[in-house]
Amino acid sequence: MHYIKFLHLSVLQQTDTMNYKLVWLLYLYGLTFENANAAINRTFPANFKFGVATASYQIEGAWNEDGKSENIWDHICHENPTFVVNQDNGDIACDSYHKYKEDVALLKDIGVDFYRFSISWSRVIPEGVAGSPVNQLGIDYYKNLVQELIDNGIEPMVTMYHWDLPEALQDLGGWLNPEIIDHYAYYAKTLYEELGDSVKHWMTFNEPKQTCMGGYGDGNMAPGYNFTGLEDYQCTHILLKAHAKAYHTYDEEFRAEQQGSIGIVMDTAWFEPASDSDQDKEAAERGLQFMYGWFANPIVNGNYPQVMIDRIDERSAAQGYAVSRLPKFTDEEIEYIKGTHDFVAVNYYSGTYAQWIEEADINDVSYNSDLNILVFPDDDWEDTEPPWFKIVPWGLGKTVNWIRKTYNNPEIFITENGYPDVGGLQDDKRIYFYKEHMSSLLEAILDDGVNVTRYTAWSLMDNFEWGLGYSKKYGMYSVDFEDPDRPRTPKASAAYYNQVITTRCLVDVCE
Ligand code: GBH
Repeated sequence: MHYIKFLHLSVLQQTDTMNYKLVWLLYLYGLTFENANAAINRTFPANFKFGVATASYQIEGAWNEDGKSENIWDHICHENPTFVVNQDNGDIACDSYHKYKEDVALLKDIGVDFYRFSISWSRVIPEGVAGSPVNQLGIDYYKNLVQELIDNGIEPMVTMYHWDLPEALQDLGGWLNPEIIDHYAYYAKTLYEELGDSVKHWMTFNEPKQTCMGGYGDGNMAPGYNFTGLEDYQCTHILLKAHAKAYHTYDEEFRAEQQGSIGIVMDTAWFEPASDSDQDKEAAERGLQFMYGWFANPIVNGNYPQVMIDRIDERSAAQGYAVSRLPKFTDEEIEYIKGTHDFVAVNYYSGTYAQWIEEADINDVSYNSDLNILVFPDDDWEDTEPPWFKIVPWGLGKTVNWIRKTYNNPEIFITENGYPDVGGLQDDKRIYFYKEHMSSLLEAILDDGVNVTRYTAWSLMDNFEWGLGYSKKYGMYSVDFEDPDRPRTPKASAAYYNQVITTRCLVDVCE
């Protein structure tokens, strides 16, 4: 708006010798333009939807109720309690298994269009394997939740796998055993059959990078294995086929009748070149390809990113491996996986500089040395409080622009974006975080024409933050984890988000 006003001023200055009428006409035209521009520039498009996200293990609790079996997070928390800060676990978590109606009431208070939640595989198919019994009580929980959402005018958006693998399948090798592809497809089919009349948006996996890198690469996530540079690639290779099979199952057996859409959620940081040099630009692009492209390229464009294939093949050979540590897809598999998405989704939290560096020691076998870039923040970028990660809102706009360019202008959902506090209800920094990120997104939509149609805040309420337990709080509602009733109390950000959704405007920029 200021920029438009500035334009008026220069028009007036340049035209002060012109007659009054012309200046007046120009001014009127400018006003119209300004108003139209204000409307266009400040509000989210009519089809844009707002939501919040959670995940089963992080909120449900009831870890062994109504026939649910143990999953890998139950298992690691129970067997190896120091895996998690303060030896926290998700046995009770937010107790959403019993409090789902209250949760839906909170969602309604915020005014969201949709709720992105995940389904616990071990609640629905306790034995995990294809053909094993479906646990009706587990299914009922999700049917009731979905019905409650629909009754309240909130669209359900389902993540089918948010990291809580049935322990029975881990015992068979988890994501390293290709048999899991059929087990997963059976699980997916069960969900379409049981819930597909009401659920119209499915996401096969949340952040497969965390499943494979966290679970098998650096070991920060259950099951906590660390063989980076090998098992993380093998896990991904199998998981991508499981994703594709679940997609094709929907396509072939359910889509015509249920008319829903299906995709996958990947996380990425934004990688900003540390300088204008071609080498640093190459480093930044490589960062995005290794983090987001690792999954998105096979699914959208076909096969792994060429830079991953080239670098990992080359380093593997130099290291004496008989075959590349990056498994190969057959041509048939490439075609089978390619195109298995109706939308492209991204979870975004932070950004970094990326700098080109000399080739890593060839004896170092790891994803990081395959990637081989230096990442570091700018001192001027703001920190979360206390310092945890850098707040880089403009990275979100750049990320969706990069996705548009790299993946042929797909429909994009922001499926997570959020801020961790450590307590208190006046969460001004979270409001700032949301506002700045949504603002960057709005610019990408309106100025660059990026086709982003959904924004999802992480998270509805404070919950079990994986290895960090309850110490990091991402919620718009605070949860008292000392109280057996797990009461929820709104933070200031809940009212802020409600105002954004109601006005479709980032509040203080409208005023
Ligand atoms: C998402 O993970 C998960 O989907 C969700 O379950 C989780 O609760 C949420 O984010 C918050 O973590 O260490 O500098 O990257 C995404 C991976 C890892 C992103 C921790 C935020 C903190 C900043 N998250 N990360 S940094």
